[in-house]
Amino acid sequence: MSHRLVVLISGRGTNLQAILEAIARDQLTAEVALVVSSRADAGGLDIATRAGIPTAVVRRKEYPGRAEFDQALCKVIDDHHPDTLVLAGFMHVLGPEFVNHYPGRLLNIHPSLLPHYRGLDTHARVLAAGDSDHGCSVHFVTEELDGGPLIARALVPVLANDTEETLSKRVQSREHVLYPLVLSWRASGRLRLTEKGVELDGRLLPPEGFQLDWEDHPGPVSVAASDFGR
Ligand code: NHR
Ligand code: GAR
Repeated sequence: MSHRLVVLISGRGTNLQAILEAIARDQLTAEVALVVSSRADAGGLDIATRAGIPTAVVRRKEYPGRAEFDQALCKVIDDHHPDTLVLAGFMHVLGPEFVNHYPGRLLNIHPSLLPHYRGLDTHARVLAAGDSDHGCSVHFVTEELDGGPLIARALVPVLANDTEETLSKRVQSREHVLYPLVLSWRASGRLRLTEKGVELDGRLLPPEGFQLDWEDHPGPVSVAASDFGR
């Protein structure tokens, strides 16, 4: 039985697209069972539809509180029996009702080198601070916003003439490599959250997670198939 992913989005869905491309290239042995969007106009919905994947829209505004929103999401999702839930540009904070329903099965990609720059507008804040390194992080989602155990980070340099646009593009090109890589570990049963922390192949990862360096995979190229799960 193939590993079932449910992907939650609010926007363009380029990470969803990268996941689907990794599946098509046999770098990721999994299937996207459902795409859930919090916005009816999210570009990612078209990507899903074109790929023949079922979609659902659950709008935050239609529910009086976060608990009701969380419950509505769970209801839509659970019919599709996910093994792993994938937040990919999902823009709403999830409460305990949702997070605790999927212990050790809920992942997020965040556009910063966590634990630095939790929350929104990360690229602007990195530029304002004058940092020389930036990147993205994949982590298990807990109740603590952007604070769950780290699985992997990809580093990118900040260049002298960077704008929010050029910097976010560089970070996103890494997201499209890092997320499929992490999901391939998940789908092949290599990645687990235990009481001790995040384990890959039964070995505890360091608190900052696995590190993908810019030099190893510069530019918008995909990781070699050999770097993915067996
Ligand atoms: N939920 C929990 N419990 N824990 C996490 O780590 C989560 C989460 C939900 C989403 C993604 C996250 C990111 O990668 C994420 C991680 C939205 C906000 C936010 O403040 C913050 C972080 C993330 C996603 N959203 C506003 C809110 O009030 C709404 C902003 C808007 O609609 O534009 O929900 O960055
Ligand atoms: C990605 O850069 C992701 O890291 C970020 O939004 C973008 C989504 O792009 N996530 C957040 O900011 C979560 N608050 P996509 O819709 O094209 O995958």
